[in-house]
Amino acid sequence: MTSTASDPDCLFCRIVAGTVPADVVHESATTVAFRDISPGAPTHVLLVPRDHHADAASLAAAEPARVAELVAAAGEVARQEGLERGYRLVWNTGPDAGQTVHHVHLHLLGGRGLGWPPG
Ligand code: IU
Repeated sequence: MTSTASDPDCLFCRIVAGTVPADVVHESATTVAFRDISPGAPTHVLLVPRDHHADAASLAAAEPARVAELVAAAGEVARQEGLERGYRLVWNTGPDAGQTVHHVHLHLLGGRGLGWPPG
């Protein structure tokens, strides 16, 4: 499933719906942000659109304004988290990038120096 309001089989749709618990740090009418269950940095938050889209390119094609809203929400969360020294935003897309959840999610990582290039 690439794009629909909600997919009952999708973990992140369930988090958005509140039927699976998550540590939510920010919400708007269109976006939910919650802490990654397996953090890769002191701050590791996932930002998702409430509607189900498989990946960033699908979201950009269907609802381009949502992409900007996710990036703006990431900036708000970074301020909340005190990431004045910087942070990284990542959209893993497809198997080579290690995408495991097929509901588009923007990783926000910060709170330590982050190496480059990523693994
Ligand atoms: P990925 O870009 O699809 O690899 O990222 C999926 C993320 O979802 C990954 O960092 C997981 O730790 C995270 N996650 C989560 O926060 N809660 C869960 O129940 C599951 C995965 I499953």
